[in-house]
Amino acid sequence: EGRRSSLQLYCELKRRTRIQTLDGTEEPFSGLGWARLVPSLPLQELRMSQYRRCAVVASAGAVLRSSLGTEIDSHDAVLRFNAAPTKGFERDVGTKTTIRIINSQIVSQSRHQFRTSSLYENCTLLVWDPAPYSSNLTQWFQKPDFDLFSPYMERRRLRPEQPFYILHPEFIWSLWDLIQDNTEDQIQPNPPSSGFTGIVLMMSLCDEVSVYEFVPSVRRSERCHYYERYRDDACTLGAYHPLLYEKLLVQRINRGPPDQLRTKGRITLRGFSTVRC
Ligand code: NCC
Repeated sequence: EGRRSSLQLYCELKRRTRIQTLDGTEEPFSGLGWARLVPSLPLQELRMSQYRRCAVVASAGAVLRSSLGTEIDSHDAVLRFNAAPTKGFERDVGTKTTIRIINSQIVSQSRHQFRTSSLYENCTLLVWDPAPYSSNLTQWFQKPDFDLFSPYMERRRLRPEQPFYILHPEFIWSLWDLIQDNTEDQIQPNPPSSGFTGIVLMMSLCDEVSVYEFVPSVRRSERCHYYERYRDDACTLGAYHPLLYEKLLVQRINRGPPDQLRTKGRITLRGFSTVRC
């Protein structure tokens, strides 16, 4: 009955969020020697190095002409998505990239030049695949939406020093459950966007999270990405991903002043470590 308060929502998010990556202990990955292929430091343990203030930069066209670059770079860690560049857009998006979340299209489609592009260097990489959830990892391994496994194995061998993780489908789908459980509507059974996954991840790793242009500012536009001319409202409102519901949920836990949302497209969230339930 009724909508949960902001604190109740924080507590629910904190209780239900368990970052999970493939650690090579489950079949079929254990049989393939992945326990030695994945980074030895589990992603959850990045928490040990605890970032205080973190920024999440949505790839929306509304970021253009925001002049948010310096503010974004002032954070201890910055999360970006897919092919979103900083080069040429420094004034609006900053220069720092600590973590990049990419979907399996990036690693499998040749146009993204995953092997050679500098976009994917010098940061922690997290990849996920939107295959329909099945608890059977062997079926997923045989038939992912886009082949992420071969490029993953190759990059781990060539660049063992780069922290690179595959997000566990159970983690992705637990976030979908959270979104569904917090709306009256029946949402489509498609995974959350990289943006929502990244926001929840940073709430687990940081004390405070500033999210830019996920919920759009007055600069809101039909332009899909700040780095491309392509226009489509679905990029902001969602077609495949339950994007609208993700945004409504994040807006409900905003701790920042409304004028910052209007002018900067900035939402301020508490990290889970500061939430007492
Ligand atoms: O567009 P995309 O996302 O890379 O954007 C990253 C995240 O920023 C937020 N966003 C983006 C644009 C916009 N106008 N408003 C926003 O709020 C979203 O939270 C989004 O997740 C993805 O989530 O991985 C996605 O990836 C693209 C595409 O695969 C990659 O950019 C690689 O080319 C998807 N587009 C298509 O498949 C055509 C998109 O649906 C989701």
